[in-house]
Amino acid sequence: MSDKPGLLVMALLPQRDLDAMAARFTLLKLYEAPETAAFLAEHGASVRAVATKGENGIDAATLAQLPHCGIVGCYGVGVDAIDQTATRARGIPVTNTPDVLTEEVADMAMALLLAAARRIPAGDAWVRNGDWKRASMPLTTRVYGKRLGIVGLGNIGRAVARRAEAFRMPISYSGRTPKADVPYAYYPSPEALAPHVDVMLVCAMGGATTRGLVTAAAIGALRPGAIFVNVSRGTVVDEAALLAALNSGAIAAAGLDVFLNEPDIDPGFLLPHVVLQPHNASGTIETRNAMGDLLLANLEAHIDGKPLLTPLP
Ligand code: 8YV
Repeated sequence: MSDKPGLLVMALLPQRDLDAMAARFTLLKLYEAPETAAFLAEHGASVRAVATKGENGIDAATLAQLPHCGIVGCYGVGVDAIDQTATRARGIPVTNTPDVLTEEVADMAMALLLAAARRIPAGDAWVRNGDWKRASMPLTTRVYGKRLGIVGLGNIGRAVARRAEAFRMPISYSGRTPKADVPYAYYPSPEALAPHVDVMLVCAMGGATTRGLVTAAAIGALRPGAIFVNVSRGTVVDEAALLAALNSGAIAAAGLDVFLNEPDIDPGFLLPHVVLQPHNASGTIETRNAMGDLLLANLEAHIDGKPLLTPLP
């Protein structure tokens, strides 16, 4: 029997990170267990720490089976899938991986905008399938200089704005409060923001406070030809309304990295004018390595009785 502390791993993480964790912990891989309840009944009492992902989190029922759990570490910045009522009730700290993924997610936001507006996947197919030899591709839509509306001007929203400035895009944003340190126009809600923009780009954090924030009314207030991008969480957007707007032509295109019910998303989104990504905005080797290192550093700090690096407040 190993004397390393037990680490419950909720979801598959990169092998490099699992290997690094295995040097300090006995890995208890819940995602490989044929039967969750039986696995937790057998191993729950030996769990000292949990490693999970932004998408997977951990619920109250699972946490209740871990009487000696002292930390929940999240591989990701968004902790909306972690039941923080349950962690707080037991005084269990939660750590995440802020900052290290900001620029990557902002890159993906711009990539999705460019791909949707300039129909890059369609152009790629045009070359591959030989259409290019027969006809010119249908014209696309300009991004440079278009008015950008950012829903949620946190770290990622600001990183998007920095990129958009280079595209000479007039920038406005919505959020709970105006930010004193930016020159961008503020609107109190996505509904108020929508009529003033050509692109709505959602960067708000997920969770209860932003559920359904981008309402049917907000989507309905977008101008014809508008482009919609989401790198936040599917829960932030009224997906049915978004889909209806895409199908009716009320808006021109979308670039989506996140959805409800990932990975079993609404197949209605598989439209030619929607560019899809598998929740992969932070998915570069560089950033995922940094996320894995930070997750492990937090878990080790806990075990070693040192201050956590990136605890949630
Ligand atoms: C995922 C994310 O955690 O950071 C977040 O909130 O959504 C992502 O970075 C990532 O896909 C790892 O699973």
